[in-house]
Amino acid sequence: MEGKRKLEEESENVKKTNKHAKAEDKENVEQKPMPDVYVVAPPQPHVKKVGQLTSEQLKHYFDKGWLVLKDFFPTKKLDEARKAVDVLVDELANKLYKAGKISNKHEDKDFFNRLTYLEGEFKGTAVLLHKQGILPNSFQNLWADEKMLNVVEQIIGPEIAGHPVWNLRTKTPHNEQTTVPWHQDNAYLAPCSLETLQLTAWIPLVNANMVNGCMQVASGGHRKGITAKHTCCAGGTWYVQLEEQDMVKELGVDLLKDVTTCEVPYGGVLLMNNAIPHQSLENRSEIIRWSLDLRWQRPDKDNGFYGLKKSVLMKTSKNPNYKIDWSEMAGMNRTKKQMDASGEDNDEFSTEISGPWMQRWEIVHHNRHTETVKPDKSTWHKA
Ligand SMILES: O=C(O)CCC(=O)C(=O)O
Ligand SMILES: [Fe+2]
Repeated sequence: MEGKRKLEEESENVKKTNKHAKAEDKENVEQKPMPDVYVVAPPQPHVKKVGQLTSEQLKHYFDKGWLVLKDFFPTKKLDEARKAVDVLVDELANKLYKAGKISNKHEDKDFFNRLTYLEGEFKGTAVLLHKQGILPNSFQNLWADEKMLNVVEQIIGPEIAGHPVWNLRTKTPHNEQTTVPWHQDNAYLAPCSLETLQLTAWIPLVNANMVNGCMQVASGGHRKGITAKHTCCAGGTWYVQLEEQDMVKELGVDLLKDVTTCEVPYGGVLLMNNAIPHQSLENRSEIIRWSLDLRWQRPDKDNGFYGLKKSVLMKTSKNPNYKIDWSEMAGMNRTKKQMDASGEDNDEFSTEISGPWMQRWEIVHHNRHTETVKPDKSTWHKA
């Protein structure tokens, strides 16, 4: 009896392991090129909805892989996001002060410079704020903005989910930790993300320009529908990096003609896809270049985030009165999940970041961030 039960248990375990291994294989298998995903627009509505793109703008997005829309959001709406950032900074300052990490909370400073002063007191404060996963209402309001979702619908179709990777970029002046080198967003995800168009809205909370570190894109670098070789990790950061020579060789980018600097005024938005190479310039100004990046994709496709977090349904043609359930996105601390999965130090003041992308690419350069990754790949799929 005992023996039989053991056998049954064992066979159950083998079945489970096989199932798990198959799911993992599918997720990690390199994909064949998928150009159509990135260059073909879905069928368009006959009557345009509020805020929707002209056919020229849509063509630009699919041909070039990016599009800047100036004056898209009313500044009132962005001002709400700024206020939420002020609250997040204030909360972090209080936490650091209570823990004895800083001796001055710099309450007299403002949105444009308080975090810089805090960074001066405790190196890595900007990273701590980047790591936290709180999604204030005003960020949700931008993510689910009616005009924005109308544009998203034109690009990915009427079934829309929010992708779990979103960021508040805390780009303080002259900070290597917040200067993101050339990459394709797919490089941060599992190879299966290549199958699905993911639309990013990069929304600056200041006038973003060349001096304070706006984005650059390599126009047309998405057209082959592949993810070029990336390496890990750039300088003293957790970022993967796409070398310029590989951008030329693998993606057919002409560095002189295709590299485009995308200045975006307050109120504007830069739209990208998950295969377009992009980087952010160094912030050589004296103010913080705050921005948000939010993403959408079809809900029925794998989001490529290694099973760590689900996508959240935001709009469906099946129910015009659909209400978004934000609990998955807003309630859970995504960094904690990522840290648990990577075996990273869970200390609330640790300024290291690691993630599954460190397992996908060769680590050619070790630093304090890569040191926190455990070599055991099996841990990634626990969450
Ligand atoms: O804001 C930045 O500096 C980098 C943004 C980025 O890489 C993205 O939005 O995908
Ligand atoms: Fe990116």
